[in-house]
Amino acid sequence: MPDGIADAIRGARSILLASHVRPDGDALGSLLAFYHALRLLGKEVTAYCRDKIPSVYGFLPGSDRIVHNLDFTDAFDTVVLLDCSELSRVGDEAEMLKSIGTMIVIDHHLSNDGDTPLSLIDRKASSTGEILVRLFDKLGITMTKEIAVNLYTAVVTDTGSFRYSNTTRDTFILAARLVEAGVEPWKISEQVYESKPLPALKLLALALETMTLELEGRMASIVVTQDMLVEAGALSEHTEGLIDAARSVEGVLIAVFYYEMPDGTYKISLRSKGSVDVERLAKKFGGGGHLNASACRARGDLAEIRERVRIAAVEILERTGDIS
Ligand SMILES: [Mn+2]
Repeated sequence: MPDGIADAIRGARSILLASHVRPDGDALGSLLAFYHALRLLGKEVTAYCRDKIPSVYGFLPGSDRIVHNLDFTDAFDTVVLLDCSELSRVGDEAEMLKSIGTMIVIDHHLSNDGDTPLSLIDRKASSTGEILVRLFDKLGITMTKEIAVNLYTAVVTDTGSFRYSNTTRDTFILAARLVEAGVEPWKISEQVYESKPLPALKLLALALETMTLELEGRMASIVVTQDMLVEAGALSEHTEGLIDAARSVEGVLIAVFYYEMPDGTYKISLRSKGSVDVERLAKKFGGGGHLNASACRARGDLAEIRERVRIAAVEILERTGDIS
């Protein structure tokens, strides 16, 4: 770890923490763990996320302290970007953050170029939360239950409950440490996975109806439109995790989720198994992410977009010899 980062944190007076739009468990868990840690160090700290917190993450200690608007940045001497592969992931305020004196980047996305001088990037880490702990240890921060619950949520969501290939020995050692600090794994699982509102499940039912298999059963795709959200009475946040249904089909190596945004463009989420690299696929569409989980956007006719994805997927599967 570059010494400069711990030093910059020690020397900072007023710190802005920012994570990405459409926040997930790692974005919020990292943001809030760091928020509590910096308060322990006696820093002035503001936690920012442009979008509202999905209700499923409302249990995270400190989630009510997150602000969604920034009308000024003068007050901050330091900004820390968490779980953002690039500055623009922060949302509309990204440009404004450039005016803050010191910028620190902590992330685990493959596509993060690590260009910022004070960058702590580990592309092999399960989550941004897992990287953050190393910094906390360097800063001598006590692992309180508030911090531990947030970090555990970051790790458990980004590893798909310790199932994905980013789950390592280090991940389990950290999990054990977090349990020691007071985390009750079942309680977090219940909050994150077993407290779904009914409309989210109705949306899943509609989404499953759209599932198609292509490329000799190696690619499964599902679609959710704005009309389907209305029919299910669901919110945009209820689309999270739908792609896992496509990924869970036997023999499927690539799962694709097409989500029609309110403006008519499509957000394309990608998941894969083993060494099949959907980060490479997302990049062809100007997106990014991780080997097994990435995302991109596209505009235009859905059938044409799907054909472009299919062609790109063939290329990806050829690289690993998974298609003839
Ligand atoms: Mn993450």
